[in-house]
Amino acid sequence: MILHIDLDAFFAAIEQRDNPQLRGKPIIVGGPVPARGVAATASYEARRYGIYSGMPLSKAMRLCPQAILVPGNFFKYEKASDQFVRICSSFTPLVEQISLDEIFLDLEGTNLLWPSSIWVAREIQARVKREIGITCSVGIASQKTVAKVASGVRKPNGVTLVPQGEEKEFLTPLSLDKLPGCGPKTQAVLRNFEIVKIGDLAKMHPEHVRLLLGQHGLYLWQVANGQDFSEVSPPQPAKSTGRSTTFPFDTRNPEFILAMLYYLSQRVAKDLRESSISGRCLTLTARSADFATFCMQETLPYPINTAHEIFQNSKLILSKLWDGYTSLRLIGVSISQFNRLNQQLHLFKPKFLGWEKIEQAMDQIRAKYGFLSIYPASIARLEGIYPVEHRGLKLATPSLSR
Ligand code: DCP
Ligand code: CA
Repeated sequence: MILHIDLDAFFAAIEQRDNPQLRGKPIIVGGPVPARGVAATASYEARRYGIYSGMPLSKAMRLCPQAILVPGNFFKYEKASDQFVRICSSFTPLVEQISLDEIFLDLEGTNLLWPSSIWVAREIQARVKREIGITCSVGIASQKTVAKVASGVRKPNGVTLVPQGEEKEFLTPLSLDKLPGCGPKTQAVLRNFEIVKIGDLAKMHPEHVRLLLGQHGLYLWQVANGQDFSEVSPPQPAKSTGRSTTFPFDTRNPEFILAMLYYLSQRVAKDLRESSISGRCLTLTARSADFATFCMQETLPYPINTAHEIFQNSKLILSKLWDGYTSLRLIGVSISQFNRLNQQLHLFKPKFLGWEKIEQAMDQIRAKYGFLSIYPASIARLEGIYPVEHRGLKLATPSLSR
């Protein structure tokens, strides 16, 4: 069975959790950009007045003048979301997070571990309540879409199970806006043909659906017929780690370019060590002022994860890739072909004067005092060019970042 778990009135629930005066009252959480003036979400007390996510605040306040408007705090929501993922992941590794507050779980292979899917649902609800302090609703079905629709049926704090074989019956009477992927535009097209329920769509001839809505329509038709074969897919681990930057000006100054390459190598190495990995394949990318991109890969005899090694090897590759005259606008370095650390000792790995130890010590200093609290002297020249932040240099100038 597949579970779809959805936190109830997420942002509003967190605000009510942290401020007892807001509990039981209609509250509206402002969007991430208050100036845009829409509601991010509203408590269930406020929804009774017809307020929903994305509604202009002016309209929401007209509908419910006594509503309390609270600013959002994204940092808190991210923390709660991380806790939510951790709770769900303790029941199976087959976890797919689809938004900050929505998760699919596939319970395949866990029937000897847990008494039933309903038990898992109740257990997750209890832990979310205990550990995060808010409620969630769960849908259980043999198909993802059906589970997602089911989680919305008994909100808040509900559990809805759709038995295998009853998927189509469950969907048939529901209106099309309940079908994930069937947005207002699609609904408007179908309404012209008096197709308003999921069951109406299921009954159409697939060729007719395809002519009206294309390939996506055909997918919706299949789902409406209780045939969603998509799988819960946990995120795949990254296959490479890299950093690149566009310079604030085109340049062929070798000291500047090498300083930047060393800086980027520092960032990449830190990321690698944080994930306890090293890698054998180094890719260097350079883009010239006229937007031609050059890329060169080199497989090293042993995996590396120190900035020193990344930089020394990139410098060699750069000397093959770049003539020294062409102005560059971008440089980047990345490492792939990962090894987990301590897996294997490398017979041919030269000792780089203990660089691993030096950089591990730098990691500790940086964790405490900021990335630029310690760095190789050759990087110092970059400080006059880029603004300095706690996390490091602020690389992209606003006009260049998209
Ligand atoms: N959100 C947002 N802007 C939107 C929609 C949502 O900022 N247009 C944010 C606020 C929500 C969170 O995402 O709290 C989750 O969105 P949901 O659609 O799941 O809505 P809720 O969790 O608020 O309510 P429900 O209980 O219906 O799931
Ligand atoms: Ca939600």
